[in-house]
Amino acid sequence: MPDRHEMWKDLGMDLEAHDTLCSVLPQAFGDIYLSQENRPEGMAFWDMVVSDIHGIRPAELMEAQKEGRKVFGTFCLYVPDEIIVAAGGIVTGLCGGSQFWVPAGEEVLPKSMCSLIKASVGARLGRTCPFFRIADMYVGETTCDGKKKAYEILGRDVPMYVMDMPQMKRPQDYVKWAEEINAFKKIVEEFTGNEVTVEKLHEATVLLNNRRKALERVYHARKADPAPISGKDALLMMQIAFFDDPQRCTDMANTLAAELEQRIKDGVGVAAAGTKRIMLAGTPMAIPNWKMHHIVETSGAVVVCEECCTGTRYFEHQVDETPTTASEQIMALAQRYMKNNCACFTPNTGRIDDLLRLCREYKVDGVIDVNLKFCTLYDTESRDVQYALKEAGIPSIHIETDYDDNDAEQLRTRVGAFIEML
Ligand code: BJ8
Repeated sequence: MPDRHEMWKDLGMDLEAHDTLCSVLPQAFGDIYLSQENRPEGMAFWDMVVSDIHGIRPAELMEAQKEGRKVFGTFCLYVPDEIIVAAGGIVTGLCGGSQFWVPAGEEVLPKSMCSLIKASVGARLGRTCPFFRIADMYVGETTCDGKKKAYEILGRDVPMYVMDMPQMKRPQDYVKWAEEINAFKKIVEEFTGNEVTVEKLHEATVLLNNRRKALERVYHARKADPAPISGKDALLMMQIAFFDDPQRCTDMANTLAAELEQRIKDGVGVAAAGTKRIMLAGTPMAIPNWKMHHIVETSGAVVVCEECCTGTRYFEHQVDETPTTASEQIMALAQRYMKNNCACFTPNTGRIDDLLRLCREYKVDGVIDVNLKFCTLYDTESRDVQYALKEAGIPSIHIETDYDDNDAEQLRTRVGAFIEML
């Protein structure tokens, strides 16, 4: 692996603190990932990405910047990647998933804020993540209150644009969201110096729909029993999709899916047929948050689906590729993105429908509804989730947790007891 210190220095990173982060990741990845048995060979790609996670892609992004391309950092699935890609920009996900970044976030944010927000702010202000240094512009969105306030803080340190999300799904909200996407398009055009033409937006839409299809193909394979891939590996693929090159992501996911389809034909699985099948639902799991998957899969069950933004919400629903005018294209984007059922919407009954449908499709034995501590949106919605699952006869538990490992043993006991009774 090449020495990246010069590159990180050029990015103005805190090298000493960053070295500490780099020293713990290989051990954690080895314990959690490389210890798994019978992994698909295709996972070698993602293992390689993790082995140089702050090197390979950042170096590519910096090369692209030298050629005049702009990098946009995003925090939410509602920001339409298509617009950025159509303008020749590059999207990189910026949600922090490590406890390492939380203390730097807590220097400027209340402790009673979810770890995802604290880690994201901490990664920027602590100067310990190259992706946060590289992004030329951050794009936020008015989803939860914590994020809105965090964007004000980030906006003092880096160019920041915030999209105003509707909070309901009435006809006028679709119109409003289309207007917001249109306004965003103008900002991106100005920032990149490139016009988003109908042709370019069509190309970007096809590219990103193909990525969705490839990721969905991997998920489709997970419906088989025995499961051909662990939940941990599928999660890693999803987490890296947020910052990888979209075409490479599509190619690698399709290669992996083909291997999984062959495994299904051969009856090969990562756990014996009949192993209890768990769906995780709730708040997103940004890299390297592998905590719940690891606990579940070392407690005798396999995770077969994630109902969250680092799961099905990332790839479900294609953008209509048929529009031939700019305004129709923008409306097609608005319609697709509004199908995402985040708890920031009211009412959000579509999410309950999604959950019940996914339980059927993935033949789920039980649901673990996981909620990052201090996320009041998902916490509040968990009552409806639990009620609907109970009505449908699907066992579930609600878990509130954090990025640190202090509660790991307690969670292991609860999860173990839950799996036992399935
Ligand atoms: S579309 S889930 S990515 S907003 S966990 S920061 S909601 S307090 S991340 Fe999200 Fe977009 Fe919705 Fe998805 Fe706030 Fe909750 Fe923290 Fe969250």
